This record gives sequence, structure tokens and C-alpha cells, in this order.
Amino acid sequence: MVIVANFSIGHTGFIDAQGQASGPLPSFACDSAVLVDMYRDMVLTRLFDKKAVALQRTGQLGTFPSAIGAEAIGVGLASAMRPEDVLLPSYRDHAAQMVRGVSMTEILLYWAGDERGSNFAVPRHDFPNCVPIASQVCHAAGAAYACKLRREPRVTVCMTGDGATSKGDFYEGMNLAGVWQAPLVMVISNNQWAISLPRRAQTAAATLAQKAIAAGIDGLQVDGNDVVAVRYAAQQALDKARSGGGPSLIEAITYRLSDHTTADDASRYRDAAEVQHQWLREPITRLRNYLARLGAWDKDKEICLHQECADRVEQAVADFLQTPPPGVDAMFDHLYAALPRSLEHQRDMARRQPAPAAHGTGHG
Ligand SMILES: Cc1ncc(C[n+]2csc(CCOP(=O)(O)OP(=O)(O)O)c2C)c(N)n1
Repeated sequence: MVIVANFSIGHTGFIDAQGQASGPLPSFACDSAVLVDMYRDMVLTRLFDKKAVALQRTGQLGTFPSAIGAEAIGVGLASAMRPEDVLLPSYRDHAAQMVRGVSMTEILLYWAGDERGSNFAVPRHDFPNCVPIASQVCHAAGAAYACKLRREPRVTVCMTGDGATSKGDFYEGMNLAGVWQAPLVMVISNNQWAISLPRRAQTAAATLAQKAIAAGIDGLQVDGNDVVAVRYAAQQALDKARSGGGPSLIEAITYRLSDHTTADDASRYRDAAEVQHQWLREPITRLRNYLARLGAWDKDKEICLHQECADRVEQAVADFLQTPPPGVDAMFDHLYAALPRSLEHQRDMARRQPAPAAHGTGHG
């Protein structure tokens, strides 16, 4: 037998679970102000996330998918992107959306079932978050190819979970991106669980990153709880795609510290000791410990930052609750140029229902 090809998958990490650098850091991370900015974005995301869950628990929001534990992936990735790049997020990716400029009020509107929450003021060209698993990978391959055909120096970035990598759409989109050498960066948030299905039951592959090899593109793993590693890997992949080097797949290893959504109770299928262990590895404490070691962070700064973030979250919630709900016609408005008769009938029935007076009422 002759070996016709050999492959390997690298793993990148810079700041370990104790908040210590395991080697020299990339140049952007030598500026503590850059790290503090990313720390602020992660803290804001977590406070927003906790507030959204509280709103759901008090009947003021629909189902919400918490991203607690995965903040470094969205923040690291989005902070490496340019405004003109295109993001296709999945439903848990509000950290990336927020760094891209989507407002917390828009995100709350979305999870309250208000479609205006997908009509971002900024960034106009990013896609709404995707609830069907993996379908955004096909859309992303198309968007990336469109940018290539137009010779625009933009990179498309799509985010999925580990479960999404078992879907046909994932392979189909990735395969086409490879064939077309499209400027696409695919990021898997491997949070170890697809609702109640663990990673080990998802695939027999040793890594999810190696799935890229079959599509002829580069695959690599990063420590998804290390924001420096995520940003570094994303930057490399974005630069490569922008300069015509084609797509990449990044598997970011993290852990979902929350329930799958507010409709889930993870304690029914997950060991409490496992979750407790993973709390020791989470991204926010890790970066704070690193910054404190550098002398760039202390208790007073922490208190100030928490107050600033809490105020921003409260303001966003107030704006959300004060936004008048859309009329009942809104749900029939945008899918058809001419509404089919059956939907006309449903719309007429809906018009006869009493309209909710405000957001924040009527959710279970
Ligand atoms: C096409 C499709 N099939 C099934 C579902 C139901 N569903 C919702 S979330 C989920 C698991 C997704 O797991 P993963 O991709 O790992 O993402 P995570 O929720 O862990 O971020 C499934 C199967 C769906 N939303 N879309």
C-alpha cells in the first residue's frame, strides 16, 4: 500500500484555564486595552444573557437560547471581522451579533417573536440568526461565492453548533465552498451537547475539524474558552480567505453551561459534576485572571464595568418593553408577493383577535 495523503489537525490555545499564558501571545493580545475591550464584550453578553432568561422566566420573552460559557467564541470571532464581512449566525450567537452592532433591543424583539428584530439597523447585510440546524451553511457558501464573483474583498462567516455537523446541509455547503474556493470561514461552536445528545454520540470522528479535510479545505481546532485563541485563528482564516486562499473550518471547543434553551432542563440528562468541572474552564474568569496578573484589572474596575453593562442591559430592556408590538398583519406581510387565499383567510381571522397591548405580555 502507498500512502497517497496525510492530514493532521492542529489545536491552538494561548491562555489556559488558570488564566496563565502558555507561551508567547499574538501581537494584538500584547495590548491590554484590546483584551479589556473583549472582556467588556464578554461581560456585557453574559449580563444580557442572564437578563433575557429572567425575562422569559417572568413571562416577558419567548424561548431563549442561553450562550453562557461560549462568550469567547462570538466575541473573538466578531472582533476579528471587518464591518463589510457577512455573518450568518445560529440562534445562540448573540455575542457575535452584539459585537457586530446588532442591538440588545433587536435581539429581544426577535425572541419575543417580532420580526423587526431581524431587520438590524447595523449591520444591514448580516443574515438573521438561523434556527433550522445547518441550513445557513448552504446560504453562507452562496453568499461567499457571490462576493467572489463580484470581486469584493469580503469574507462570509457562518456559525453552527456541533450537532449541525451531522446534517447534510453542513457537508453540502462546505463541499461547495471548497469546490468554489469561496471566501468562507465556518466556525463550529462545539459546546459538547446537541440538546440532550452528547458529542460522543454525534460522530465517531476524533475531531469535528477534520470534517473539512473531506471537502479539501483547512480544518483546525481552537480552545473556544480562550478569546485570544479564537480571535487569532479567526484572523488567520479571514486573512487567508480575503486574499483568495479559500475557505477554512474552525472547531472551537467550549461547553454549554446553561440549559439548551429556557424550554429545556439539562439536569435531566447531564451530570452536575461535569458542569461544575466546566465552570472552572469558562472564558470570562479566565481572561479576568490573566488581566489581573498583568496588572490591567482590579476590583474597582470590575465593579464599574458591571454597573456600566447592567445599565446598558436595563436600557435595552426598557426600549424593548416600550416598543409597540407589530400589527397582526405583520406575520403575513413578507413571504408572498400576493397572499394565497388560505392565508388571506387566516389573516382575516387574526385581525378579529384582540391585539396585545405591549411586548412583555402573553409569553409562556
Ligand atoms: C433542521 C432542524 N432539525 C431539528 C431541529 C431541532 N433542534 C433544535 S436545536 C437542536 C440541536 C442543535 O445542536 P447543536 O448544533 O450542537 O447546537 P447547540 O444548540 O448546541 O448550540 C435540534 C436538533 C432544528 N432546529 N432544525
